[in-house]
Amino acid sequence: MEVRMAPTEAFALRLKRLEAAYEELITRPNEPLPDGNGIITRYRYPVLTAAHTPIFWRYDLNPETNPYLMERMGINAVFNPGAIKLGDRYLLVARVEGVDRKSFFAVAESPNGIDNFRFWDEPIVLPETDDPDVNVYDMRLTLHEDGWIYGVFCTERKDPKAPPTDTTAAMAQCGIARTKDLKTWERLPDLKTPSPQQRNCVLHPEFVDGKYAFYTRPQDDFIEAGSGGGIGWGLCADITNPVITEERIVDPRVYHTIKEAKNGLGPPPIKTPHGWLHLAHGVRNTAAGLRYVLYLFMTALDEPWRVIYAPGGYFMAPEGEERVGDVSNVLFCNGWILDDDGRVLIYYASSDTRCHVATSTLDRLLDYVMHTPPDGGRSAVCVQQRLELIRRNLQLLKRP
Ligand code: M1P
Repeated sequence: MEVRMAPTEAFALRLKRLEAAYEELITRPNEPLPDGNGIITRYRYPVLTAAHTPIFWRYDLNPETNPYLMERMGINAVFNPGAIKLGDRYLLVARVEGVDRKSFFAVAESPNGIDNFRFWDEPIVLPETDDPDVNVYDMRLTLHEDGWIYGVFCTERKDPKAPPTDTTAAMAQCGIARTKDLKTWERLPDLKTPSPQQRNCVLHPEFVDGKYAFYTRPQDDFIEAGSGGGIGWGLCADITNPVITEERIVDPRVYHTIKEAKNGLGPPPIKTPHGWLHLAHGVRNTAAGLRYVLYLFMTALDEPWRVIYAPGGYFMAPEGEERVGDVSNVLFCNGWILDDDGRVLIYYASSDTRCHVATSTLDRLLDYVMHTPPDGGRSAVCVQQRLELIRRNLQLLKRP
C-alpha cells in the first residue's frame, strides 16, 4: 500500500502564498494611462507575463517528489499573441516560451479584453508535420469566410544545409493549422512559396479570385531579409496543399524609414468601409541593435495588395519598461480585435517578454491612417510638412 506523505507545514504555507500571489496578479484590475496621444490608450499593467502562467505548469505540487516546492519547469516569457473574440470571450493565443527556449501556444481568456486573462488548463497540442518543428511561434488567427479559424505561425527548424559545426543556422517557414474552437487543431502542410524562408505570414480573411490569399514576408536568411523583404502577397488555390507560385511585394522596406531593415504584417487586416486596415512592424538597425516599432497602413477593398494610405513613421514605439526585455527595444503585434462597439483592442508585446493591451476605436485609427502625412522621404520635405501644420495652427491660435 502506497503511503502518501503529508505536505510539511513549510510546503503548505509556501503553496498557499504562491496561490494567493497568483490570484492577486490574475484578478488585478487594469487601468488606462492618462494623457495618451489621442490615437491609442495604453494600460498600466501587462495583460500576460510569465507569472500569469498557472502555477501547476511550473511547479511539481507533489510534496513527495518536490519537498522544497521548487519551480521545476520555468517559463521565460509570454509574448506575441494572436487574438480573437468568440461570443463574449476575448481570447489570446500566446507564445509561451519555456526556460529551455522552446515556445508553444496557449490560450488565455478574459471577460473584458483588458484584464483578468487566465490561461486554459492545458496548452495547445499542435500536431506536427512529417518534418517536426523545433520551435513554433507568433500565431496569427484568421476567422476565414470558409468557416475555419486558421492559425498561421512560424515554424523553425535547423537549416539542413548548415555544416555540422554551425549550430545556429535556422530555417523559418509558415506553418498552418485550423480549428473551430481553439482546442482541437488540424495541422495542414507548411506553406510553399518562391522564397527560401518565410516569417510573419498572415491569411487574409476572405477569398480573392476564389483563392486563399496570404500576406508573406519573403526572406533569404533567418534574420536578414536579404534580397527578399517587404510584406508580400500571394494566392493559393488549395489550403490543404498550400502553394504560392507568384509573390508580389505589397509594402516594401525603404531606406531611411522605420522599416529600413525589414517589416512584417501583424494581425489579419480589419475590413472597413474605406479599405483594409493593416498593422505591421517595421525594423531598423541602430548602434544599439534592431529597433522594432508598429505602423499602420491601408489597402484597397477590392485589391487588398494595393496600398492606398501609408502614414509616415510609427504609430507605436517602445516606451518605459516596454523598452527592456529579452530582446530589448521591440514592439511586436500579431493580434487585435475589433469589438462590437467600434473599440479596437491592440494586443502587443514588448521586448519579446510580455503582452500588453492598447485601446483605440476604428474611427480614430481610420482618421489617423487617412489624415497623417506620408513619410516625406527627406528632411527638407518633412520640414515643409511640419511647417504647413505649424502655420495652420499659428493662424488658429491668433484668432480672438
Ligand atoms: O525579436 C523580435 C522579433 O523578431 C522576429 O520578427 P522578424 O521576423 O520581423 O524579425 C520574430 O522572431 C518575432 O517573434 C520577434 O518578436
